[in-house]
Amino acid sequence: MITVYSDDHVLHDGKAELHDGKLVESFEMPRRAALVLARVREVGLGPVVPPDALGLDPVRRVHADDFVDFLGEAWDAWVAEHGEYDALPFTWLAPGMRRIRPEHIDGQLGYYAFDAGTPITAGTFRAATASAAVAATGARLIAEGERVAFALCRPPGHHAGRAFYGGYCFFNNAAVAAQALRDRGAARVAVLDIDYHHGNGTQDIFYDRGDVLFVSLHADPLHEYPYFLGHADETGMGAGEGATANYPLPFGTGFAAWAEELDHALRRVADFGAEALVVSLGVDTFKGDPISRFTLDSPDFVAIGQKLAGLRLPTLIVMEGGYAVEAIGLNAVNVLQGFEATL
Ligand code: Q9C
Ligand code: ZN
Repeated sequence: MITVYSDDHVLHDGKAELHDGKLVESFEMPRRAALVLARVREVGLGPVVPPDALGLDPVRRVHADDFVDFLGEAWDAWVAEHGEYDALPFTWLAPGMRRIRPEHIDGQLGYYAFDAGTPITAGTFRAATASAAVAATGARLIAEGERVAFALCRPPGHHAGRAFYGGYCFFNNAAVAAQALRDRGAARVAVLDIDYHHGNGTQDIFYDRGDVLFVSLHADPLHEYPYFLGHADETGMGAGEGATANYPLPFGTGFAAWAEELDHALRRVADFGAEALVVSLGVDTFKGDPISRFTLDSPDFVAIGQKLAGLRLPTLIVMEGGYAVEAIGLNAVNVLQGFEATL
């Protein structure tokens, strides 16, 4: 299996996020991708290749221009106002307020962000652009005939919507890949999101489209971040009616119950008639994850890879979350090895 990877992810290195009322060290850190890459090499998974030089073209296919431009300018505007410390918003729109884009950077951060856990740093824009290029390059490999590929994306992407960022995500790598597959000729593409958190950004991007199916297994938003999307009655709208499916699950969900829901989700993907599959792979479903409350164990991830391969679709696996850093390489690459063993 080919892995697409860029060193540019290290340019995004947030210091802190708001957690339990305190500013704590960011859970999403460069070491995550480094350890996944080390494990890819350790098991001899296959070649590791750099992304194509794509710039912002694949990003602009799924994100609003003003949002992309904002992320490109935010750090300089922030430094001019406040100095060289990570940019975080402190106020947001509530219902009844007006969605008029502020001119001050502090207002703009609240206009485009939906949480206080996603710092913008000096290299965030370059890292996020490279991460999207990693996904788009993975999509190219699949379109050109690879049966499966791994996009080792960092920062992650599934919380980023058409015109918002948050949840450690800036550009939506899985959405970029799904759109790239559409643009390269796949009539129908499915995105299966198995990160612990609901992929609210991916759902936002494809909610009114019938050509991209979005299916997600995640902790119930009544109890877990991102709280305001991911309920079972969200099924799409307009041309996208019936092309979104959410499987919210309770705290404490273990592999047996989780895998049963995965089987439902896989059936949805099969019934949709997708020509290609993008998997948003978060391994924050792991029992040792510091911010999550499912109880999957490391060998379970091998079984997940086997189940994914059972769809017999050209598949791009895109890295999302996973914060038990010491186990992230083992858990993520277990999925890839499970998949490959089933080919
Ligand atoms: N107090 C991904 O897994 N913060 N993002 C959690 C911590 C947000 C996770 C709250 C978690 C976002 C890609
Ligand atoms: Zn997650």
